[in-house]
Amino acid sequence: MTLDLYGFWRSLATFRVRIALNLKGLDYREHMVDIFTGDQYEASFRAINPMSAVPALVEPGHPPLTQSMAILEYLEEVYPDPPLLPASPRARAHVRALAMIMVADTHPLMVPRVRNYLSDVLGLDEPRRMAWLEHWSRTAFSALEAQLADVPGPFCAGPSPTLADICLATQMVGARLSRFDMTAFPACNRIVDNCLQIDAFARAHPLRQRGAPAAS
Ligand SMILES: N[C@@H](CCC(=O)N[C@@H](CS)C(=O)NCC(=O)O)C(=O)O
Repeated sequence: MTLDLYGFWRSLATFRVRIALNLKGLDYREHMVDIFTGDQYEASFRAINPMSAVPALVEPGHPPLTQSMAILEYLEEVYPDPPLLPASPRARAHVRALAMIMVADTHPLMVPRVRNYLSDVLGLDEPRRMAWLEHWSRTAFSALEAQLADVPGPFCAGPSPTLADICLATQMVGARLSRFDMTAFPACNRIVDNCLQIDAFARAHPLRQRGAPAAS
């Protein structure tokens, strides 16, 4: 069975789903929805996700799944091998908490609809818009760094990558692509570099997708 993933090369939320699909060895094809030019607002895509955002994952014969974390949790339940959550409830809550710093507290402040609102409605110029993005990025990475500084690694919660690593790595790659100075977060950088050694992470990297500057 081939899954249909609606995404975009630069989308960090889609990057999360690509990593999980790769880790679990699932077959998928990606349909690019250009969220820079407004394809997400086309009626044909709104029928797939009325929120006008990627990713959406479609299994033949079923309605689309949306929201990257809901998709990751679904994949984890249906395809549990390899596991992306630890065994104990307390450890699972910890992994989910780390993930949500990126997914709930940070990423939504940076998506195109928010960036566009900052410039088009609130009139922020490009330096101030970038200052907004970098401020919220640094706030989140500071919180993660404090929690990851002493972990033995190589990943956030032990010897294999979890949902926390997926969410950390994708947000860090986004920060690096935006050329934010991330040197104050050595533990985060170390874990992300360990993740990017894994083929499932490396193949999912934005710059390796169709339409990306380095890939076109
Ligand atoms: N919370 C959602 C966020 C989805 C989202 O906002 N995706 C971005 C790309 S990473 C998007 O499609 N944005 C379109 C827009 O902002 O207009 C998720 O995790 O799936």
